[in-house]
Amino acid sequence: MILVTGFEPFGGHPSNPSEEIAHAVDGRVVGGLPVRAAILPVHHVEAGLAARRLLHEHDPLAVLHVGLAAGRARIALERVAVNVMDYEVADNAGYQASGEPCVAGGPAAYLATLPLPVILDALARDGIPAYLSNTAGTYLCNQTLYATLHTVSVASSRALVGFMHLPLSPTMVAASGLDQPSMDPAIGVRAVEVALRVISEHLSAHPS
Ligand code: PCA
Repeated sequence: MILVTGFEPFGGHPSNPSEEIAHAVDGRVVGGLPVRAAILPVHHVEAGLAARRLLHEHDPLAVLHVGLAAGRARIALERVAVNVMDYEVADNAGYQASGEPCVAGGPAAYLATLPLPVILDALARDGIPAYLSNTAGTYLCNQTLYATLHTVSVASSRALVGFMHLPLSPTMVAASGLDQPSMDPAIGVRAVEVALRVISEHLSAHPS
């Protein structure tokens, strides 16, 4: 199966488009592979634990984490997770990490293992604005990508792992009155569908 995760709202945002996008693909079957969605907490301990539990429970062939990145104008395919927690805003438990490692003694960084350039090409062909990003930040999204790649590495899991960051939704920008880029979550759903198709094709071309 392929696991898709979104996040709950955080940082004063009333919603998180990644949540509705993950729910939208829950239960689909792509290239013969069932897709399951889960929503992760924005919590310095629970997010990583939840990701680890999901990996052990489902033993997925691939994991696509999805999250919100306010201020970004395009979909960001995250190439790297760094071993740093340095939060600009507190998490949903009120905890604000400052320069801590995600995993004490862990590698400085992990690279995502999904076929990101192929996904990027497919998104461009579909008219969906996206780019390869070299930083997922130092908040829960980076931390979750790090935690999943770390778990896969230490547990010798076969899962390919990656992260897709999405802009704010138009509704969120309209409500905030801020001058920020936005993207309709329906485009995010299409982007995840494209990514899932590419992932399933990649998996059947490179069986584990
Ligand atoms: N975005 C945050 C955490 C949860 C989410 O959706 C981030 O970019 O780290």
